[in-house]
Amino acid sequence: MRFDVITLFPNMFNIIKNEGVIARAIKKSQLSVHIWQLRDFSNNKYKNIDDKPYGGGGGMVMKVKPIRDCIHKIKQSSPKTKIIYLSPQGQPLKHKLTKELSMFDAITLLCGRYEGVDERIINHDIDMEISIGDYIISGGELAAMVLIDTVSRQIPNVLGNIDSLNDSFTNNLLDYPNYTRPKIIDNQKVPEVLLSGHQANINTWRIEQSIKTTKRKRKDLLKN
Ligand code: 4HQ
Repeated sequence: MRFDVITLFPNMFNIIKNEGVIARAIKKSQLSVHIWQLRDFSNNKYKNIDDKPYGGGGGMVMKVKPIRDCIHKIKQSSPKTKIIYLSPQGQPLKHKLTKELSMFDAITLLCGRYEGVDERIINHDIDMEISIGDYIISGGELAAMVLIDTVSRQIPNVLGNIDSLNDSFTNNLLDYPNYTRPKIIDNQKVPEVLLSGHQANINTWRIEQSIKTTKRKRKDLLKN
């Protein structure tokens, strides 16, 4: 799978390119991440890519032309790429959507700064608008990295351990509790069933715990 990212802060993406599951997938050529500096597509000598909003008000708005030119350039090497804009106005990013996105061969992520992009970009250049949650972050970059991470996990073989694909949410439930050695610490014991060696009982216990935890902490998830 190929990701292209349009950003004013290319260095922020060193985090995912250099460390962890995503970095490993890039090295194994299961994944490629291409970063584009939007300023390189500015049409003036000051490298401006933003301007004052019509109608007044604070902040700046990202201009149409540099973004459009950058998308045009990306489509020369990735013609079928889906263009996604990260914003609080977007469709909420949920497990189900991450699975759907992992089916695409190529995704381009547009990261907004300031007050965001000119609405004509959203109306004419974007295939999807996605939100990572109901709060405001300072730019689309962290949202793009969250999306790249969670979508990449859904690509077969990107995760070393296939069990991790069975993490919570695959069945709309939260995770069951985990324990490791020692058996007792400060008088706190590991639940007996986990030491029993009886795998069927362990599986049943884990499902019960998942349901219990979900009811207690996230009742809203059970409605789905
Ligand atoms: N922003 N989910 C405003 C977000 C956001 C979110 C990104 C802040 C875009 C212009 N993005 N900029 N929540 O808060 O994706």
